[in-house]
Amino acid sequence: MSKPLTITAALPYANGPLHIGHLAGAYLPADIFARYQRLHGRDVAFICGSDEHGAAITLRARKEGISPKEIIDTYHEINRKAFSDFGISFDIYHRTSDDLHKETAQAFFSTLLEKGALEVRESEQFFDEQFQQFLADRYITGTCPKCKQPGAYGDQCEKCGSSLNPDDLIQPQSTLSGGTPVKRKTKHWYLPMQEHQAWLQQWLSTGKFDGMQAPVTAHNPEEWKSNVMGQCMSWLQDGLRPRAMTRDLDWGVPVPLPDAEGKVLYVWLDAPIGYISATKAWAKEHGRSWQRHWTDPDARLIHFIGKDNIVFHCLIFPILLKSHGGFVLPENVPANEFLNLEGQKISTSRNHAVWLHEYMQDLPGKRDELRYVLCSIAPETGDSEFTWKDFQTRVNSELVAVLGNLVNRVMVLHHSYFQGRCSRAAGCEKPELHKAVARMYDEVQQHVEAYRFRNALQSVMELAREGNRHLTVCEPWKTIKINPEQAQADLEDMLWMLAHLATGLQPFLPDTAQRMLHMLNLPEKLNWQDEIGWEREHQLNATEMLFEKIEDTAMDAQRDKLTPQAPEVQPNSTLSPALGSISFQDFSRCDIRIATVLAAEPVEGANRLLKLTVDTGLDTRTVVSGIAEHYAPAEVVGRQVCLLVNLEPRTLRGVESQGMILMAEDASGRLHFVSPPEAVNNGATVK
Ligand code: B3M
Ligand code: ZN
Repeated sequence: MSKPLTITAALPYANGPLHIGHLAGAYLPADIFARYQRLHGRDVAFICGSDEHGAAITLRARKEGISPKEIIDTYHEINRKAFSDFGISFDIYHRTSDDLHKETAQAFFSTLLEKGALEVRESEQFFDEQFQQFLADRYITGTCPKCKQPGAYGDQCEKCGSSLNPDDLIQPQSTLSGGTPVKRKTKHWYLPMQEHQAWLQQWLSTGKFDGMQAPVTAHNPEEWKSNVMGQCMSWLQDGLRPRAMTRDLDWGVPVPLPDAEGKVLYVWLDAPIGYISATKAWAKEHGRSWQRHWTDPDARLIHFIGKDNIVFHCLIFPILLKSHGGFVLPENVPANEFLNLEGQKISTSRNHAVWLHEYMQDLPGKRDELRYVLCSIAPETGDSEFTWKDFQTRVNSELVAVLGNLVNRVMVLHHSYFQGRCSRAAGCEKPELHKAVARMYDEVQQHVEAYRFRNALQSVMELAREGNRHLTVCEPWKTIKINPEQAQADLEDMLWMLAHLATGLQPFLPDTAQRMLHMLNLPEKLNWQDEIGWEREHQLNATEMLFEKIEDTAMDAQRDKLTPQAPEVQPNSTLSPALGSISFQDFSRCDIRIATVLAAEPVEGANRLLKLTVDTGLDTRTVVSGIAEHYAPAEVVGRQVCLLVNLEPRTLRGVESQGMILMAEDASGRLHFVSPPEAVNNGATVK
C-alpha cells in the first residue's frame, strides 16, 4: 500500500459564509491535490471541519444577540453544504465543538504539561471592568505599533499583518465596552517558543534537525514556496517569544486542570489539534487507522492554508507536535496569498465578496466554471485579482471556445457520420497525439507535485488546444467525402485523446470530466494514465453541451451585487414637513467637515451617549453624541462622519462636546451615520 497521505485544509471559523477568496486560497488547491493523489491510488485522508472556538465566534454571537452555539450550528451547516455543492471532496468535515475533539485536545494539553513543554506564569493582563472579562486577541483593539493604523487586534494587525500581543497596542480599547481597560493579575500556560528557535531554523532551512526522531522524517525545503519560507524566516529573525496557550473565556475547550476554572485552551492550540480529532472521527467511521496518518514514519502531512495562517502551521503547530512527541511534522505547507475582487480587498464587513452559496444559486450548474477561473488566477505566488469581466472572458474564450468546442465537434461529427459506433478498439495511430498526451501527463504531474496548480491546469488545456489544431489539419468534414475510412480513423484517434483529456481534467473540473467520460461511454472515473479501453463497435453516448456562453447581463447582475445598493426606502407617512427657506449665506455659516472617529467610550450614567474622540483635520477634539443605543463603541471607531465643527461647545454629563455629528433618522427612529462612500481627507468641507 502506498504511503498514508494526510491533506488538511484550514478549518474555517464557523462565524460566517465562505467566499471565493477562501476557495482560491486553500480549499480549491487542496481539493485538486487530493483528487489528483486519489487518481494515483494513494491512501489519502482529506481533512477539514469547522473551527468553532475563539473570539471570532463569540464576538459574532454578541453582535447578533444570539448564543455562540446558534452561530456555529448555523454556519457549520452552511459551509459544509457549500463545500459539498462546490465539489470539495473532503473525506470528513468535522467540527471542533465535538466531544471527540474536546477529549483529544485536552489529552494533548495534558501530555504537553507532563512533558514540561509549557510554563505556567502569572501576569497582568487587560481587563474590562464593565464586562468583568479579560481581554485577549480580538477582544482588544488599538493602534498598531508597527504601521500606526488604528483598529489592530490584540493578536494581529490586519492592515500590515504583524502579529501582536495586547501589550503592544497603542491606546488599547476594549471591544466589548469601548472603554480603556485596566490591568489585572491572571495565570496562564505559555509555550516558550524562544526555546524552539534553533531546531525550527534548522528544520525549515535544511529539512531536518539535530536529534530528529522517528516518526519525523526530513522534508525538502526546496519544495517549499518562497512566500511561505520568507514569512517563516522573518519570524525567526524577529526572535520567537513565549505565547500563552490558554485564555480566560467561557467558550472553548476547558483547561483540564482542577485549578483552572474559567480558562480554556487558546483557539490556535485547539484548532490544529482539530486536524487530528477529525482524522480520528474519519477513521472510526470508515474502520481505518488514524495513527497510520499521524504517527507512522511513512505518513505524509500537507497543510493547505491562506497566508495569514503561516505562523501557526509552520512554527507553532510543529512546536506543539514535536513537544508532544510521537507525531510526524508537515512535509509542506503550500500557503497561498490573497485574492482581491474588482480592484479591492475582499471584505466581509463591507460585503465586498462573492459568496459561494450565493454563486451556486445565481449561476446554477456552473461550479466547474468557477473552479476553472479560480484555479487559473489562484494567488499562488502573490496576491491576485478576480473580476467578473475576466471570469466571463475565461469561460467564453477558453472553456466554451477551446474545450467545449473540441469535445462538441468530435462527438457531433462521429455521431453524424458513424452514428457514434466505433469501428475499432480504443487507440491512436498518430505519434504526435501520443506525444501530446504524454506531455500533458508529465507536465501536470510536475506542476501539481510542486503545488503549481495554475500551470497544471494550463497544461491540460494545452492538450485541448492541440486537439483543435489537429482537427483542423485532418478536416474530417472534407475527407468523409473522399475517404470515409480515413475520416473515421481520424475521429477515433481524437476520441482516444478526449478520454485522456478527461482523465487529466478530473482533479480540476470533476463534473466536466465525468460528463466527457459519460459521452464516451467509459467508466465514471479513470485513474491517472490508465489505458483507455473499449472494443470494436463501442457505442458512444449522446453529445451534451459542456459549457454555455456567459452573457453580459449575468455579469452585470453580479457586479451590481457588489456596488452598495441604495436601501429600499420605506414609505414614511410621519415625515416632518419641509422647513421654511433660508438664504445660502445662512447655510454657509454652518462649517461641516469630514472627521474620523479615533476612539469611543460610553459616558458614565448616560446610556444614550458616547464620548467620541475625533480627528477633524483641523484638530483632535471631543464630541458627545446621542448614538449609544444605535452603535457599540467598537462599531464607531475608524468611521468617517460629517461633523458640524462650529457649533458652540456644550457640556453634557460633565463632558464638553465640541461639535455635532450629523445623523440620518429613519422611520423607526434609528440613527445612521452620514459618511462619504469612500475615504476623504479629514477636514474636507461638506457643502
Ligand atoms: N480558523 C483561521 C482562519 O480561518 C482558522 C484556521 C484554523 S486551521 C487549524 O483563517
Ligand atoms: Zn499594523
